[in-house]
Amino acid sequence: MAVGVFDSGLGGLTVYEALAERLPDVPFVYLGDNAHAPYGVRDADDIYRLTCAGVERLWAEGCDLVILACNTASAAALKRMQERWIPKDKRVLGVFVPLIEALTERQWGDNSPPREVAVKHVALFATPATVSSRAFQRELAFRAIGVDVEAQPCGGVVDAIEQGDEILAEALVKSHVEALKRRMPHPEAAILGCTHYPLMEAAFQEALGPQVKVFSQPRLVAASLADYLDRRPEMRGPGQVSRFLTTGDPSSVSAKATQFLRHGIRFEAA
Ligand code: DGN
Repeated sequence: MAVGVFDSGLGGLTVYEALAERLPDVPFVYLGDNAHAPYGVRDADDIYRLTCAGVERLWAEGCDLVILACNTASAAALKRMQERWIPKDKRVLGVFVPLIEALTERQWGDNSPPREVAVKHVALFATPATVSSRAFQRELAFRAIGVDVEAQPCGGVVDAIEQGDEILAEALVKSHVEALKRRMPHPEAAILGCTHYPLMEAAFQEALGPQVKVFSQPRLVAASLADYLDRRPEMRGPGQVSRFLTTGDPSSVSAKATQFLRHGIRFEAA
């Protein structure tokens, strides 16, 4: 069985890369909804509808387990999908829980009472849709974790990265960090809650200062999936090559993918 990886576009390749590195014997099917990207400025109903369509497409590829690599989709659609849409024989996992586990040093499925967390003031950087969903705060509250979260919608950063305009992306990161620091002057930790932001991790770290611990998703999601699959060996398939599907134009999407991955990949039409 292959594991499905869904994203609104190409940003999820940052997550895919960490997954493939950590789990070289697991085949993945990546689906980028490039025809409808970006999701970050869409409303929640729209994101829900598009995410369900993407997940169904991956189920049709035989991926009974799908990771929503996209923060915006995880934030706006996952809870609603899990409540009333996902059949019992399928699993859809998001990208927030691994971050919360890292923040609180708890493991998936650990039902022990919440421990004291080392950090009390957390800065969250994400797309406008993720920030307005308040999904991250909801997950913390659900686990009774008392952390003060200040969220900054980072308008423009995804577009600047996609256009390859590193100078603009760096300037935007700096101004978003400054805006957040006016509301929370001394965060102890920062979460980069968007698939694209690991590419700007150095800029976030520099603007935040060395005393702030920056949590970047890809490695944490990969570690969490490895742990999950260890406890479900039946979900590990024989080693095969991964495949890459897009709802957009395969040749232009393949060309653009080099911005996100060190090696070239070829997308097929979904
Ligand atoms: N993949 C999206 C996310 O992680 O929030 C970023 C791109 C987008 O659709 N705005």
